[in-house]
Amino acid sequence: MNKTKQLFAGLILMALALRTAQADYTLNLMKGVTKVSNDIYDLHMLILWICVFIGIGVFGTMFYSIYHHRKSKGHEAEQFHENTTVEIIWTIIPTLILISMAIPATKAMMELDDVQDSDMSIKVTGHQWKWEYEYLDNSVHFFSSLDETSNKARQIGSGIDPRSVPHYLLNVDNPLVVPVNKKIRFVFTAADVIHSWWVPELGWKKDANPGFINEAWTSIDKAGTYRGQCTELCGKDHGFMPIVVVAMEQPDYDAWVKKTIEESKKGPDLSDQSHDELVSKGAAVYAKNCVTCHGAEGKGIPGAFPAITASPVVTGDIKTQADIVLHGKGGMPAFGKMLKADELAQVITYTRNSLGNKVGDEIQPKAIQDLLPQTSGGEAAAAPAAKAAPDEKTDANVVLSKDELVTKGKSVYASHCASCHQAEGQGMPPAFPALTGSPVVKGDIKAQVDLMLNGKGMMPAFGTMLSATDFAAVVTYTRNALGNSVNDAIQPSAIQALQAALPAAKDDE
Ligand code: HEC
Ligand code: HEC
Ligand SMILES: [Cu+2]
Repeated sequence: MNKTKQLFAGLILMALALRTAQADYTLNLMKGVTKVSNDIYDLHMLILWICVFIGIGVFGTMFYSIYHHRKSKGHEAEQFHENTTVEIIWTIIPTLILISMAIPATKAMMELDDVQDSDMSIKVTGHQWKWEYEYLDNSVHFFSSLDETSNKARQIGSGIDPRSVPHYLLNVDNPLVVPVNKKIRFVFTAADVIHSWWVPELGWKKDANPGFINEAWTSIDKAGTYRGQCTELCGKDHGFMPIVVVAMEQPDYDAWVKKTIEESKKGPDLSDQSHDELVSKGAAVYAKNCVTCHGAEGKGIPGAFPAITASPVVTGDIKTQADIVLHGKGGMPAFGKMLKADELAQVITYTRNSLGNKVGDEIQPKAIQDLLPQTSGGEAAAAPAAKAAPDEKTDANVVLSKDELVTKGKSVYASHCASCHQAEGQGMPPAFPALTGSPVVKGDIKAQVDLMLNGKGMMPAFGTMLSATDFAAVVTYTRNALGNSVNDAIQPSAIQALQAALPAAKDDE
């Protein structure tokens, strides 16, 4: 009997040692800062302890029997076959154990997937190699890439000790800022290859696939900074696209939104700059946005990324170069919507007059602005928050032809609708319906206008976001372009009347 006691004492010691190890060396999962992440942790602990309990039971019985009923003591094996009672017991007990694990596991899974009744939505797009965040409720929109200090330190032969860099490779220039205790719905997609968005403290990770939408949600309990990474091997700089989430109390968050919108409204500085100013400022833009692929010296990586030095494009016609930089080509990202007109002018001028090139010409921000899609002053104007200017509203009495409306609607569509319904109107089913062939667009124009004025589900209410003219234009555009040919139109004056009837315009949200 003494021996048995020793055996059990040993097992208990082992379990205690496991607990201590967990505390000292954080072998376990982290608890995270959301209800879901805590539920996942609790589920994990429950299952772990069930496994430990079963393990002790099975191995305990086994070792006890081997030791006490050993042959040297004179024991002989029983010789029975097929015992129905035993078989029923060893079927029922594991079944009950499995059910007791399946119930809490299913609950946690359902909670994880329940994106309903969210307070706000953020669209996350993975790019090689940065993240793009669009706040669907308030028009905040920005890119988030590896912070400059980490980026410098990571270059081969930088001479900077990574251990001296705070949050090396886990820091970004523009973190994702969110309010605490709000249900935030995320929709994920990618612009090039598959990426995956992971912040351990939130308890989940989600793939961002080109052409697809994945959903997830979070509600963060504690203000703080939470760091994560892309977790899908997405090419050369996969290890250099971290994620930083800053959770703030609601008033701080509101202040941040206000400040961010104000800054983006300022738009690019379109004043002319001297040749030298363009070149010197361009160096910084190049270092931040182009070095990853084209190299610090402009040598590129032969076979994958062309050299800038002596490139026929860079030494050739400036318009052709601007076209490639603004709109992208193959593996070259379109910087038109990532950088402001002044930054684009600077970096283009820089590449032509540095990195071993001496073309001697320059391009001014104004010229770049003209090449960008209308109304879109970089990120600034893509912001639906640029609300209907009052003076524009008075224009609502002008009667426009269908063609005029369609032409105007095209740019409104590009800046306000394409991010969800896509440039060609193909949408991203099932989250964002296609407008091409949509029954709503082909149906009664009143119903379409109503849906767009008031929104529906994830579709924002555009009633107060667009001027009557822009609104009429984009409605007419969707019905007569993007593969639709309903052949009708609605006039700004009609929209204005409907807008006037809307409940008092919601303020700055
Ligand atoms: C993600 C990698 C990547 C980044 C970042 C990048 N490029 Fe490129 N770039 C490419 C690739 C790939 C091509 C070749 C495109 C093709 O011809 O198919 C290219 C081509 C070019 C060309 C044409 C060169 C030639 O000889 O064909 C220019 C000019 C250029 N890039 C400028 C820039 C500038 C300026 C930046 C920063 C604002 C930048 N690139 C950032 C990948 C990149
Ligand atoms: C934030 C993403 C988003 C933006 C931006 C957006 N939409 Fe939508 N839109 C949606 C979603 C989601 C639906 C589906 C709503 C539902 O039925 O629940 C939708 C539905 C529609 C429909 C009905 C289509 C159908 O077949 O059900 C039309 C028409 C439409 N949107 C037009 C527009 C126009 C025009 C714009 C730009 C002024 C725009 N949308 C901007 C997300 C968006
Ligand atoms: Cu990635």
